[in-house]
Amino acid sequence: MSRAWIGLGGNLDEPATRLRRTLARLDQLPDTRVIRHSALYGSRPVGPADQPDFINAAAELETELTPLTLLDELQRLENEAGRVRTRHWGERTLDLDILLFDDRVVHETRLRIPHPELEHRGFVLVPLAEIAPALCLPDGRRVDHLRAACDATAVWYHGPAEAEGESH
Ligand code: ROI
Repeated sequence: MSRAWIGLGGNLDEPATRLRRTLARLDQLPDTRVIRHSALYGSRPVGPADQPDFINAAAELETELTPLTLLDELQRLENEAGRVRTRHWGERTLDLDILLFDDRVVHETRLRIPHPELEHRGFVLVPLAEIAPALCLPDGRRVDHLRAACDATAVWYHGPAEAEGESH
């Protein structure tokens, strides 16, 4: 049994609703359950500024899948969300990134763990630090320390991940 930390993001077609739905879908993946997830955060786009603000979140999974089979499942969910990806660093319906997987280091063509941009990105570190402040990267650095050192000025609390009257 492994622990995986996932980053969720999107800025097209009602991203808050989509991220809420995606958290429920993650819990239905084979041999996988969601242990905890963050609130939803709004964030200014990293990349071209002439695109909508993003919604971001993070989730902790317990899974029997390997990193690559988990990646396959996440890409299936992205495709089911009718993933649209227009330009480099542009708008998209749904992004699901494996941020950390136990304390493993993976360097495959398709997959790098820890996620190479993790340590720089407020929109990843703010939700991740909400659910796993004491989590350490394989090199020993703590998530809450990285969060304190990053520029999180363009990230704000959007709301709970559970819609009114809904529970996951
Ligand atoms: N910017 C923000 N704020 N949030 C994201 O999830 C995000 N994802 C991306 C790029 C386009 C780099 N910018 C982002 O892939």
